[in-house]
Amino acid sequence: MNKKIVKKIKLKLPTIKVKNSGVINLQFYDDFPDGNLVIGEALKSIPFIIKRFYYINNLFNKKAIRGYHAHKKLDQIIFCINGSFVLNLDDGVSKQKILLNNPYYGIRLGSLLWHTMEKFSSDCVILVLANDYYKESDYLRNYDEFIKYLNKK
Ligand code: T46
Repeated sequence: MNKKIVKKIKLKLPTIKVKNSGVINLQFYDDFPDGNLVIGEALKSIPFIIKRFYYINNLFNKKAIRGYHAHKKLDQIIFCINGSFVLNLDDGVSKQKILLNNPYYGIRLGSLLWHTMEKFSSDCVILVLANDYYKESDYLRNYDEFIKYLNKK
């Protein structure tokens, strides 16, 4: 068994400028000769109980753009566990573009945050943890509807 040492690697973390988001750091061991290990724990590094997860792979279409929606209530964390992609966030006032290319941290996709994902590397794998089951009624899939919904709040 290898001695487990948490390496003090300085990660270059994005500074989040939009509401209802943030950086979620994971514990990791990247000095194993046979591979790396990354860990998340509910109610510890992951700020909620995970009721659902999904992953997105086979992102070979260079022109693919996913997302184009916000959630009314759902809280999620999005990870790029392999490869890279660009996450675009918009809280209705501020917008931000984040290049995700590191499996050791994720970005919180809180409620009322319009998001799209694009510029996927062909080896990109996205993992999303969610605090609730899938409900189509929680989606705002039209941008004007999203802004109206925000202004009603
Ligand atoms: C999100 C981003 C980051 C289900 O039936 N169950 C599920 O749990 C999910 C996630 C999706 N679906 C159905 C709904 C659609 O008919 O799968 C189809 C594709 O989903 P969608 O177009 O919403 O996929 P993305 O990649 O645009 O968005 C997904 C999540 O849906 C969304 O919540 O925040 O990833």
